[in-house]
Amino acid sequence: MTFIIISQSLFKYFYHRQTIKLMTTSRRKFIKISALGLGGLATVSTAYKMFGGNSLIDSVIKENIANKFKRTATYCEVCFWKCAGWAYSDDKGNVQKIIGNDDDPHCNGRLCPRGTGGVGMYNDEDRLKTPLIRTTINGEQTFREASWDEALNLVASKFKGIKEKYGPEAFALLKHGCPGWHFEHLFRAYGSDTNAEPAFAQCRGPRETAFALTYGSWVGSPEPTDIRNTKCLVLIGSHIGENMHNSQVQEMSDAIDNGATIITVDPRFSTAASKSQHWLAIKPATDIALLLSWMHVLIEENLYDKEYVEKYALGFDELKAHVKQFTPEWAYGVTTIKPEEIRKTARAMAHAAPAVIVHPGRHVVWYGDDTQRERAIAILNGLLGSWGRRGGFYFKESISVPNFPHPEYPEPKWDWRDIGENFPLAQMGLTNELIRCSIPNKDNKYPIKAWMVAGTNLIKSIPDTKQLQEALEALEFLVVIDTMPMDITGYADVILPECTYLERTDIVRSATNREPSIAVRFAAVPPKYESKPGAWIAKEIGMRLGLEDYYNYNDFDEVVDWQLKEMGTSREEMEKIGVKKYPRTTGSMYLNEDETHVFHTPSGKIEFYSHELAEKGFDALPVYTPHPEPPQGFYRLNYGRSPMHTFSRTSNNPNLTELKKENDLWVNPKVARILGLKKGQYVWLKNQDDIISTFSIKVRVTERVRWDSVYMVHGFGNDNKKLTRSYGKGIDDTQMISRIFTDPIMGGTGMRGNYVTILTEDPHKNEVI
Ligand SMILES: Nc1nc2c(c(=O)[nH]1)N[C@H]1C(S)=C(S)[C@@H](COP(=O)(O)OP(=O)(O)OC[C@H]3O[C@@H](n4cnc5c(=O)[nH]c(N)nc54)[C@H](O)[C@@H]3O)O[C@H]1N2
Ligand SMILES: Nc1nc2c(c(=O)[nH]1)N[C@H]1C(S)=C(S)[C@@H](COP(=O)(O)OP(=O)(O)OC[C@H]3O[C@@H](n4cnc5c(=O)[nH]c(N)nc54)[C@H](O)[C@@H]3O)O[C@H]1N2
Ligand code: SF4
Ligand SMILES: [Mo]
Repeated sequence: MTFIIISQSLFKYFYHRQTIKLMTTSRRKFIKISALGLGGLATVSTAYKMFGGNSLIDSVIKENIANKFKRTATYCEVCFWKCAGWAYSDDKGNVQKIIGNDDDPHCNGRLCPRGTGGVGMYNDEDRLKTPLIRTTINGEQTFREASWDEALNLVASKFKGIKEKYGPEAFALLKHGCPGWHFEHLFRAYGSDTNAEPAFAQCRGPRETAFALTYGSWVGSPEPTDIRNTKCLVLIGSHIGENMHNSQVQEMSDAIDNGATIITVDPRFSTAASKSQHWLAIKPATDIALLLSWMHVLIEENLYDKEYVEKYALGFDELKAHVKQFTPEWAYGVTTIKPEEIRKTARAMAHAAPAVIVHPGRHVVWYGDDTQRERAIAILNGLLGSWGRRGGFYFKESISVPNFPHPEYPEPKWDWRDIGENFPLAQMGLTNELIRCSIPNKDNKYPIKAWMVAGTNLIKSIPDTKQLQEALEALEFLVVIDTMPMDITGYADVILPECTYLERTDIVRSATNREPSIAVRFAAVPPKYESKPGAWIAKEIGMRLGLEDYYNYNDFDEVVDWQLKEMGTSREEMEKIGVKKYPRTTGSMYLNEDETHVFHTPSGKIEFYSHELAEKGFDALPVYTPHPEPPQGFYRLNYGRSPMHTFSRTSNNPNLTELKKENDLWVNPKVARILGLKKGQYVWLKNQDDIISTFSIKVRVTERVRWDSVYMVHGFGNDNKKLTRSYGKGIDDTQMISRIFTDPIMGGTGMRGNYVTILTEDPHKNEVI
């Protein structure tokens, strides 16, 4: 096989300060790809209505730019809401603007600030530009540039080697977002179904398990919350407005305008709390007590939906007996929320019912009893009769996209289900269990030897960095597919640069919603540098592994064309419309009260009392258990989202760093006084396990955070100088989350039980690098 060497230039590397001790004896050293200068601009404030302008301005822009530029249908990859839009590019092949597609139910024609800033992903000059291969020169590990052919041949030879030596199951895929789809197909064809993504055990897992147990249905994404028709929205933590999931924020904004009652339960005065009639400033980790007490009030005061409960629910009597003891007076002692406030809010919900939503939340891995908290939320909705009701939860529907014909996948000897066997109700692969199985141990039945990481920055997404690093050190091979030189790339043997979503034709988006729809993503511009689409990379590896039968096409455009045709449309039509809606086929969005509805649970009913949980040795009804509290001098580390950023993936984005370049540490004025902290001062953090933050963070003194907690947004504190705008900006919350509370039911990693002290002196000042 001939190959062209594009360039042989070497990159300087640095060691990760936190990992220096761990890594000195290891085979795989963390390599920082390069060092350059710093940059960054001022911040702007946050607000509710930050979407791509109002519709009048939008239509003017659309008309003006439509005449000048080429318009390509796409959907956003800046977060996983996947809003459909139009990319406008000029004749030089530059993307000038991205605008929402009016027909898309995910965005209603308006992108959030991050989606508008998606152009920055494409324009970021710090992007990965060529394949890179780890090499050792004069005893030092570094990366060298390689041709695609060389890099792909190397990756393919590792796939073959692992299969021969250990079986294909020992090669695992860690993924998130669209690239995951292409590589999952490759792995399944190769014989491995060993995979996981942080969107389950670090995100939505507990709610999916809890709602499946109660209603026989996942909540899924987008959440089937009928917010635009609701009369009362109850947010348990979920900070919509900072969490910028597009149509959900728009609907909440409309609900506020329509006079809906908003009840926000959050220890922090969130943006949502500022829009609420009732802000319940709960003591952290006590939500289950509040939820049980609300149920107590609804039942004791006869405010629950009797007809609905009688018709659809199972286990009401057990529930009634269970919550009898959980009076508001009892809950006050636990949650610090006054009994009158608990009664008043319970009555407000009942008054609005069934047009009421107790929102299931999304990032719900908090304290380890999260499935039970989510069960309490699910049951509370059941008492209010909101599931399947207008203004509550609608019955979602999607349309399936046919798979391009290929042979059956081979049957692996073991897969992600076996790896998660200690957690009987895990519904997807568990990243943390997969990581554990990658650390050599004679009792490990499922030894994993190699990883492909595609579209997930594990170093920032997975808590308990120590276990992750042990696994990374032990791996025989690691290939990372990313668009940016993010933290995880520093551990790779081979780095493959994927082009951004604007530069590739990708899978057809089909998501659950009020009505089924599909959206397409066509390449708006050719890939910059040497980057390539994930679909192309996967196929190239597949072909080198002799998996031609699974890649019976020339390029992915052919697959999409075939799928569109099968779905009664065409490329020509989709280029014009971007989004196509299909009629519902499963009946009404809401319960038909004249018919009996059968839920997909074992009993066919809404299961307040869960026999399945009881059989597996768990509490059949949710129970409140007290959680540890911060010791003297420590503050609970609370974290959330910046409206301008998505995790770490946007932290170097040129457009978005202009809006917000670093995170800050919210500190209560009382704490600031005690510690003598001033607004704008930079501080470091040390957690309960003596882990010290690599970087410092700017203090924001505010009443909006409790005196026993500090708060920051996730995704900052990048430790790679190659990320020129984000290097060293702010603190990475994950670095401080060394202790996790694992949910015994589904394996989620509770992350909110970590405590920090605030250091005002630079703890690194005497360190020699
Ligand atoms: N802008 C932006 N939006 C995003 C994302 C992003 O990266 N950027 N990511 C998306 C993704 S994948 C997800 S999963 C969602 C996550 O967004 P959400 O599901 O909204 O996340 P939460 O963790 O529920 O919300 C954080 C809030 O929980 C509060 N909180 C902390 N401890 C407690 C407690 O003990 N009890 C209660 N009641 N509240 C508490 C915090 O103060 C904070 O306000 O956001 C999505 N939207
Ligand atoms: N400490 C802490 N940990 C958390 C959370 C938290 O709030 N705090 N949130 C949790 C939640 S809710 C979630 S959903 C997860 C999210 O976890 P991740 O999905 O790992 O989130 P990101 O940090 O955005 O990492 C995405 C990676 O994909 C890369 N990428 C972006 N676009 C593309 C592309 O088109 N192709 C390829 N190949 N790569 C691409 C980015 O450069 C980045 O390296 O994190 C979880 N972990
Ligand atoms: S919510 Fe914003 S970032 Fe997420 S897909 Fe939509 S426009 Fe993109
Ligand atoms: Mo998430």
